[in-house]
Amino acid sequence: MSGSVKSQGVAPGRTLDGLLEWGVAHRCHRDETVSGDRAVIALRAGGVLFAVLDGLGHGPAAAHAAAVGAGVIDAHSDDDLVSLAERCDRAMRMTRGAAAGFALVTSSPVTLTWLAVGNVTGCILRGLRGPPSMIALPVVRGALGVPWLRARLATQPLQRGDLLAITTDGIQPTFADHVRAVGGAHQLAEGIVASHARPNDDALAVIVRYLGRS
Ligand SMILES: [Mn+2]
Repeated sequence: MSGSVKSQGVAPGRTLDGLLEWGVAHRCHRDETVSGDRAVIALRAGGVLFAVLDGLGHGPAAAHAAAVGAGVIDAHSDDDLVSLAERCDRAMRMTRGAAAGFALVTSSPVTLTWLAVGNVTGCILRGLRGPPSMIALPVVRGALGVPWLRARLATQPLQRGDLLAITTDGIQPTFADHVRAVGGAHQLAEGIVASHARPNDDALAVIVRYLGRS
């Protein structure tokens, strides 16, 4: 059986003056005790950075690649996303590399800036109280730490109630059809991992909800 759902030492919370609520859940590959999937959440001037790394493959070497990337993100979280991805790419050359998604949410107006490389998925789930719509965020092929195409930035204004979901490829992409806006972001992340994680890969989900101003 797969391991239990747990966060990776990243406490879920509210941030950006209470405008955002977020949660993280992950589960290891059924044969591993360490995860190659990793989330980094960093407060920065005027915004919050949510990063997801999926070290290629699984096990200790994958976890090492993700840890190297996480260290770079921690140390340089104020960089623009292209610079940050390039720093991670250079630092991970001596590792097996990682897929990565970077989501920066800034205020005035609340906007998402997104950059992703490899087998990670980012989407905005909107209108979950009525007919939901999904906005898929762009991802370029490749991985950080191995030759990769220059990633493109995407920007997307957020609407009150929007959910941003960032998932690794250990989460079946059909999860988006089943998400409903019931419960907190951390509960939603745990529910996605519990119901949609593949047993033969590490799996991780970050959920960010834009609460809006009351
Ligand atoms: Mn994976």
